[in-house]
Amino acid sequence: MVNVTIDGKKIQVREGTTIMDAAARCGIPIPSLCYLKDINEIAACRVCVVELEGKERLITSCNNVVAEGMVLYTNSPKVRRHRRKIVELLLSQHDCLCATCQRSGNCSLQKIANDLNILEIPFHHTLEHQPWNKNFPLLRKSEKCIKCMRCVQICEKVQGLGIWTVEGTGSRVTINVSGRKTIEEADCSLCGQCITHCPVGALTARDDTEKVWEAIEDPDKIVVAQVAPAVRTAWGEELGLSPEEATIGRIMDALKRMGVDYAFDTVFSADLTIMEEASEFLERFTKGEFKDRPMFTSCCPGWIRFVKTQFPHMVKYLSTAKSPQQMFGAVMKTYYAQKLGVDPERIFTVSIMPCVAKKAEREMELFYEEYAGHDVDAVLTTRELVRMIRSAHIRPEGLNDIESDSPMREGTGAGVIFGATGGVMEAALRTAYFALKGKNAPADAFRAVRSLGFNANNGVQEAEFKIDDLVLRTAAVSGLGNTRALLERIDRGEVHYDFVEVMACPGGCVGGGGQPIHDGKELAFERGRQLYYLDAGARLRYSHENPDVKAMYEEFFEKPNSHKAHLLLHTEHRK
Ligand code: HC1
Ligand code: SF4
Repeated sequence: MVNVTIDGKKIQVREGTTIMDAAARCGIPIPSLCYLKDINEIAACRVCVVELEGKERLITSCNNVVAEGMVLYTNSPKVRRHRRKIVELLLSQHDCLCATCQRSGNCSLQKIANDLNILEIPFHHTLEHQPWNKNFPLLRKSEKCIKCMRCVQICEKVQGLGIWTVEGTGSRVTINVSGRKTIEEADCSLCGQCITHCPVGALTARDDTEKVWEAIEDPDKIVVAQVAPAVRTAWGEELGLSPEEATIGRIMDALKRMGVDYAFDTVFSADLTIMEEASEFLERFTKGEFKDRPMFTSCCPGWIRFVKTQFPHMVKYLSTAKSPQQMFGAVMKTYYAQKLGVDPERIFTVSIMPCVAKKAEREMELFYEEYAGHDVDAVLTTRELVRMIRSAHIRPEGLNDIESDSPMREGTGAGVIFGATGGVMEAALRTAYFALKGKNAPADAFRAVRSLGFNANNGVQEAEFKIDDLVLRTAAVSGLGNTRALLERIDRGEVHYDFVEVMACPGGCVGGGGQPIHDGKELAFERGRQLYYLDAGARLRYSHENPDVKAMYEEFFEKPNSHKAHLLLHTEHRK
């Protein structure tokens, strides 16, 4: 142990503890803009400086460890003057257009500038301008970038892609797409992790809310919305609602109040996906179609983009099932359009997703009879949903819990857990077991696929299940760096699975790139627990017991993997 004094408080901490962590132990927060535990500990911003008694120079607290007898001051006049100058210099290279910034009110630079009472910037303003395609789902405003390196590090270290790089030297240091590529040319998965880890508004997702407001305003359009499983875990965070208050029913009410004509829960089509994917899996598995190669889930577009560029030879092992988002869009424009007795062209489908990659996934075309268009017309992130609620001046606490519309109302606990890593696999196994045995296993029989935490087992949760003489080997992985390592092991023949679930974002969609941002906090697993809690209390917990899904098969698709189901609910993934 080491004895140190911080702002007059004596404390004993373990050797190797950083000054920042030691201060936090005695309840003294040290501000920082670039620090991310275990990911970015490089003191790039220098905001976290502290004074060490007896030393002339200030030292950074995030990457210096305590030593015996240190006497430290985290907020001395010298520290304050220095910190203020650093922030003023950062502001001189930042556009400071807070009123029109997506991150206003949730920006670490804005907060620290306010905390330090900076009311003027004494330095000459110099802004960097890099051109950017504003139609791309991921936007970068170089005028706001503070070169903290978080995007570079998260993409490299956690997602294993290295889309971003540092260019230039001295005052011309900048962040850019690596390999001198444009972002469209780069192999970006669109997971959006760089967005949720950016402390300012330099990285954002394209805003599509105006497109949705226009559709709502258009009297010829029938606006039909769906809300993804993971959105219910997080939308209330920015609106001051507790997890108990932030229900899916209140989102339904908010959508209706904004003028959406019909609103549904994507959990319904998650159940539909399971019907298709589980029967596809059983067919492949019992036929032994791909010896020694698993079937991979296909509902995460971040993963699909990743496998296509990084492991193109694996693309053929993807399930052909479309994601729940796309399936719902397809049935809204066919089955539901028929129910309403309207032309599918009049239906405008919008999905609320925790995801940025879904904005690109929607570009997938829908082919059916003479109608060809898109399953989904607009994708909004959870953050955009919150912005719409705010701009409609809806008081969140005044929202009521209302049911989604029918006849695609029901959703099971199996569909709810799609939003957490391992959830798709668990849901599929519940239904595959029923298909094999003609009876249900206990709903929690496959809980071994649930992750024990992002760093547990390198993010890979393996499990093996014996059903009569069949042995089913499964793995669920989240985070693309973990995925790369797993695919390499599969390629080398070191591990063998029959079924693998991949989610690009750490922890699954609950940790998606479109979710509310809490600087420096990772909330994916906490939100995931909420989904498992909802599943445990659900009236129905098996996708094959969803009465509305069953009715849809009877009336429309006939059975899973039928010809019609193939036309509308499946797709061919090409390299
Ligand atoms: Fe997901 Fe999915 S779970 S991919 O994370 O399969 O985005 O929530 O909607 O489509 O259901 C996202 C979440 C979501 C789909 C479902
Ligand atoms: Fe989108 Fe979910 Fe995949 Fe992340 S894990 S890219 S949020 S679908």
